[in-house]
Amino acid sequence: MIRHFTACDSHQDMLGVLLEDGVIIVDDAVAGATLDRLMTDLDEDLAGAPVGGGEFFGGAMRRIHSLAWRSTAIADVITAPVLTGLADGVLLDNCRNYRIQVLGLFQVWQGGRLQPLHRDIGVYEPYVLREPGSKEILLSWIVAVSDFTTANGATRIVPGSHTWPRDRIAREDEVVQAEMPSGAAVVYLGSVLHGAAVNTTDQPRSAIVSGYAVGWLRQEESQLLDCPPEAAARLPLAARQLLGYRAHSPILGWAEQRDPDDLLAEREPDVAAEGYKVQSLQNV
Ligand SMILES: O=C(O)CCC(=O)C(=O)O
Repeated sequence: MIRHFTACDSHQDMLGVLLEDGVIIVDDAVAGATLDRLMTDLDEDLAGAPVGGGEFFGGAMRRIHSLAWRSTAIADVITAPVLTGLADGVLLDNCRNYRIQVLGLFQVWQGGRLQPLHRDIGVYEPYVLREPGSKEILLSWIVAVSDFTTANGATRIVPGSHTWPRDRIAREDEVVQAEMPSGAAVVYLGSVLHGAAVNTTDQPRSAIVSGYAVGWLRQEESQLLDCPPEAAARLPLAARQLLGYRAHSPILGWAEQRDPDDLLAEREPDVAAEGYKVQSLQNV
């Protein structure tokens, strides 16, 4: 079972269950109007993307990435207070700031296969081997754009699997599907087993698949290429910092001896117009 919350529920309660079960659902994480704006902006590119995705993606997945380059509406998703609040609670004792790990629009279409259950931290193996009980490096989330149902391919999740030894295989009776309404988010630790399910309906299941990684770790997807400076300049400060236009601690990831966001502010007039203070790290 996955416990459901609303964004108004106690932050401490949500965080407690997230750390214990490894997963929660927040039923009202993102406003419907934001998702409508996003889907209008993505519509054409999404329609042109192939349905497929190979073995790992189950063979009936249509995906597009570079969402922040394609639509400014994504800013309201990645900075949703309930998502960043949970990330603060899970990640900030292991970093000074965190960044978007991966950011894609995933549609599951009829006729595919189950995606293998996997852990998002798997992309760092064998170099980072997180053992049960060690500090978290990733907090993943999937925002439902369409309703998520068992029939249309709601993500399969294994609550509690963050406490398992890495090689333990999930039994089918330990897997649950993240049924949730449009606008909800399933939020799970990077060490929780999960995977896309099969859609048996004739309508696609759409979702924003993303998450945050501690700021000292390489992002799975190169967000600075997915959303280059001229596109990042259109976004609010908090969103572009989450994409990676920000140094960590304080010089990791700098550019021109500066915090990347300061440099962006100087080079892109729109950002400078926001009045964001340019500070040099030269003397740090
Ligand atoms: O779309 C989903 O339900 C899950 C996708 C996923 O976990 C992945 O592709 O890594």
